[in-house]
Amino acid sequence: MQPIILYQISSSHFVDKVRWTLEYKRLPYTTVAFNVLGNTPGLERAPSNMQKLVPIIEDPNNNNKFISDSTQILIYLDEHYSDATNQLFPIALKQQLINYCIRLDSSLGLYARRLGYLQLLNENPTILNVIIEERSDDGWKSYFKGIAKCCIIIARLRIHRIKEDQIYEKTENLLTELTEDVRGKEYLFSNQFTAADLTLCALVRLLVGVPYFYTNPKYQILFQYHDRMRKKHDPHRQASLAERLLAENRRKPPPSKFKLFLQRINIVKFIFYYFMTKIVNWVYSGDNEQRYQFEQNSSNSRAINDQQIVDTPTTCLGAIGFFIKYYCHLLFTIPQQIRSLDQKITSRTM
Ligand SMILES: N[C@@H](CCC(=O)N[C@@H](CS)C(=O)NCC(=O)O)C(=O)O
Repeated sequence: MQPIILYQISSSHFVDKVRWTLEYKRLPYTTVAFNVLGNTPGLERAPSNMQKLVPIIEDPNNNNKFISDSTQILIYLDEHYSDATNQLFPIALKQQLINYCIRLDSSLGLYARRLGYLQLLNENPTILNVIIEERSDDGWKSYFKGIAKCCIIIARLRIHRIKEDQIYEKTENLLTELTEDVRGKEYLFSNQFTAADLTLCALVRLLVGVPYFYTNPKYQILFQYHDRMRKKHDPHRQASLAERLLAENRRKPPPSKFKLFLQRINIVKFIFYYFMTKIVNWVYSGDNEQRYQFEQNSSNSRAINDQQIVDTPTTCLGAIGFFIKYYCHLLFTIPQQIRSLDQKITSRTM
């Protein structure tokens, strides 16, 4: 059998679903890094009407067939490469499992992605370039490219509007429901590992990096179930580049108490940030409209996606305006979004 080609951004949790499936089924595969801002070698062979979002697979064993959308890929792999020991969509449950996976892709997958990016942008925006390009840091160039990508990601995924879009509340409600789904059970459906378990664990993984959810005692059963599934059914998984870089960043010693004290009494900085946050909110308050890039489908056979249309600036002035706007959001709105999560943690512990 020839290796299946997986087009990927290695830190994507939708890609992780497919990587896990390929490994669970012990299928040979190779990976190609997806180029977000340009052409990806190999994808010129793909049908022009195919959605160019990863994961995408190309199967050289089946006339180089291309498939996109993680759940559709899982269905394809299960239909073509299953034996009695590794079926992910058992016939009797197939439609129920497909619906469950697509619902998770359209909700948990999207919420966790926005919250994961918010956490990353707040902790260390400069590692974003390394994560997306999958190359190690090359100094200032990487720093500026990282900042440019932060601006594009903020715009495409509305990271600066997480609070306004009530993503915390939607995630909390969903996690409460999912915790009930797994409570007291080994697996979600019929005492066997299925695509639903794999999808839930792959998508909830990003929230392990978001302390507000991961440390919340209400969801411990869900995160313990995640750990159990990984240990049993994905024992060789290696931490993604994003996870490794974030962990490294968190290992850095925290600022000394004296430095923290100085930061707190730095009234000039406080006033500057306070007023700039207000000004940025006021100046850019008009972009509350949501404009989806991908058709919101009603057929229920494909997941919904929440990427926004970003009007690419056509003039130099337009480009400068775009980057100033989202750089301001990075500096002033993102910390404000994280502060509202911190306040929720504080009110939880009181
Ligand atoms: N519902 C799709 C989601 C695919 C998706 O949004 N992929 C993102 C990575 S997480 C992507 O390709 N982003 C690249 C871009 O926005 O250009 C699936 O399940 O595969």
